[in-house]
Amino acid sequence: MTETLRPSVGTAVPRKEDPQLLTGKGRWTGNIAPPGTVHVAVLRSPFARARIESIDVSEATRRPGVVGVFTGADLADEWSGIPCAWPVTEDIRIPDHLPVAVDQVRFAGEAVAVVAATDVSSAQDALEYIDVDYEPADPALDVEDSLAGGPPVHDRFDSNESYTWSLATGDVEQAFAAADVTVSERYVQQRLQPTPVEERAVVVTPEPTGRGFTLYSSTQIPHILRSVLAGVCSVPEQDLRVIAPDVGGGFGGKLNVYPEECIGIALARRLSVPVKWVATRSEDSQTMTHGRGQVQYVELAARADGTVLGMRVRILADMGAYLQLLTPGIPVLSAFIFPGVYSFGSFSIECKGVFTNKTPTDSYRGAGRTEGIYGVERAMDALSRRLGMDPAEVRRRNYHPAFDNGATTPAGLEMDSGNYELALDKALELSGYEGLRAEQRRRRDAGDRVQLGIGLCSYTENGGLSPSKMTAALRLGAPGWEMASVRMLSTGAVQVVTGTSPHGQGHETTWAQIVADGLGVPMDSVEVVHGDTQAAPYGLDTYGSRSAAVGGTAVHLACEKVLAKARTLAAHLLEAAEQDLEFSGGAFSVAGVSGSSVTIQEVAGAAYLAADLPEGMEPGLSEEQFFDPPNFTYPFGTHVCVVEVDTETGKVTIPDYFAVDDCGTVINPAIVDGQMHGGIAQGIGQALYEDAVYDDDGNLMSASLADYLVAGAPELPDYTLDHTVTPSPTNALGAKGAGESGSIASTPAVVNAVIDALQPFGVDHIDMPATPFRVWEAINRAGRSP
Ligand code: MCN
Repeated sequence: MTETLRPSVGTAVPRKEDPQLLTGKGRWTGNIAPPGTVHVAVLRSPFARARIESIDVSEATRRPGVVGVFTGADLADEWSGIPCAWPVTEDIRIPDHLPVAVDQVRFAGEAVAVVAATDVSSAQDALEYIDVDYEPADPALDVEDSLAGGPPVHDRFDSNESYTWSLATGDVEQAFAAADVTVSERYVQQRLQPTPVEERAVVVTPEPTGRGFTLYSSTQIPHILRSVLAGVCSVPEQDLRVIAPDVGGGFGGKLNVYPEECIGIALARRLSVPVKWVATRSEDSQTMTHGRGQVQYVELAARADGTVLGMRVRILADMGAYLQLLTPGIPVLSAFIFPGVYSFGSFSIECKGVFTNKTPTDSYRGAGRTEGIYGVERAMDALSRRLGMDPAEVRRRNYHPAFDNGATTPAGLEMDSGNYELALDKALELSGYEGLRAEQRRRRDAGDRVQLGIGLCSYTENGGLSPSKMTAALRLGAPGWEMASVRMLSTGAVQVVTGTSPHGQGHETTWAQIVADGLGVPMDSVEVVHGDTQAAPYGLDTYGSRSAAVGGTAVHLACEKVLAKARTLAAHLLEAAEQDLEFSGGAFSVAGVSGSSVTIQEVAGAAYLAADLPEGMEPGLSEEQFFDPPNFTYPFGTHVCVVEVDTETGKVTIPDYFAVDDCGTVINPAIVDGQMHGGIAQGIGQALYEDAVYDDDGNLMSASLADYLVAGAPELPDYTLDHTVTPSPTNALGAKGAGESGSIASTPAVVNAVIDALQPFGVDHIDMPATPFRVWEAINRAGRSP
């Protein structure tokens, strides 16, 4: 490392991406319109469960501007089914999932036919003229009823169970038999609609040569998308180029392969013209995979002194109508993280994936980990109430002791590093915990209408997805490495090609910081190229808070290779021995010899232009690096949420929110804080506002932003953030993930705070979202006067 780069990693450098985005110069898929583009509109099922008796497109075909109308049957030879990449058990039931339904629809919003027209309005207008004869039937909507014998979502299966996955360590029955106290809770993780600013959009252009396609998509996963689409649509992989231009957020909802991407390729192939589809907000709400959707039964066994002896969990997970890319794996992620930051002797968990006639579920920021941490952190609060012990104290008594190179969780995971008590102490101090409790007592004693609640959450998560050996062990059909290539051009400029695919996370900035440090060059001379499978033929994209720990490390290691070659060349240019060279401030110099130095830019120039390279050295200064980490990274921390609850109206406000997080070595503190802000906002959204609501017929009632309440600035507090730094031993940067921590920690912290505020009323449970009505109802149901 050089001195000049030290200031870069660890400093809050302004984001390189922002000038372009803030001045309206972003390149969005929705703005891409090659000449001759036809626009696609999709006819969607109004029923959650129905047989398609017939479809008549003749009138629609005659509408002005219409280029073609296609049913699922018309397009049947264009594709095979959209695959599920995570078959978590050997006997999992995976239904066929065609991009356009043929004879049966299984959720309201499923594609039934498509129109291609010269403009968007004509395409949408023609949808009205497609005549579909449906035979509707009762849908399976509630996950528990569906499992218990609800209407079959897929006729070919004899029940709505997709799989049962289980894990057990230690003797759980014995732990419960030996316990002084037990808690037994039921929590519901409501469904959430991902709400990125930019809706999904797809443009597919056939290559003028007649060979292959370029597909632009507002996706998180251009590389995975290319591989999967090549298979689904039978396009040779090398003939499909996928580009993710600027992407306005994804939050897990764009970590998938969607019917409209298949439709785009099919119609571009049929019509030999560019094809474009842009979702409306309601279409996105109905068809972008939903998050969460779990019913959790959580039991804890503990001694009277608060020591947890064991945990028993059962999860019913709502898969929706089909298994998308990762759907069955999300509850498995919950299962592994369920014991949280605690060390106890026995643990058992059973997850059942259950089909319902609803939008498929899949990843959503914090996927699986939010659900698991919510379960354990709510249960720890229930235990502290049971014991009459402060929730901070119950947590403290059960943490794993500090570790810097490995600790095994009750679920059998090997974690990298952690110091939970340090984070708790810092969070308690930051929040003025004792003072908050004193104010709480004062309000309780005075019988104030507005009561104060204090909610804690100590969390960890397996971020940095993932080592390939783990993905293989978990039956995930993708490895976990990442690649980067770092090229110094002859001018001394640096081009980084990364396999990660940022969609708001700021990799152009943080990767440039890593390069500035690694090569001793100015950040401005670094260009980061991403999101184009032509530029980076291999990559595994961005999700699971993996990019810094895996992709950033690949960039760092590639820089080391470049520097090693540059050193050899510099020694040659300076006619010195390599071991006598020092590298500092972006220049090589001979130790102890003043005036003999060469900058790395001059070395780069020589690498391409010099006639006399060292014997056997190839020209150029460009290196590629794959990095497959030995483990996940385990960020951790403690959040303290303060709520005020108006006990007459049930309205909850958050005057203060304190968070102490540890993501190992921080590359860019401003970006990490931004990630925390966004993540906490999403977690607060789940706790208090967001809910994908279906009516009894299976219609999504919250498909517009008038009905689906996303927290905005007025609902959110000023966050007080702090950090501890426990580097990860799994990668050379020491970095852990930061992208999901906020959404993992905040949801239980907020709900614990609301319940804490209502202790004078005897309220022990509120389902999410804790709306004013639900809070008011809980107070009245509990029926106790303060
Ligand atoms: N970072 C850092 N130091 C660390 C860790 C991270 O400076 N120790 C920086 C990284 O360099 C990167 C950012 O923080 O610029 C996030 O890094 P990381 O935690 O590796 O997460 P990813 O980049 O892999 O992003 C994925 C994560 C996920 S899973 C979701 S969902 C999510 C999120 O990031 N969706 C987002 N953050 C989002 N932010 C925006 N604006 N939009 C989304 O859709």
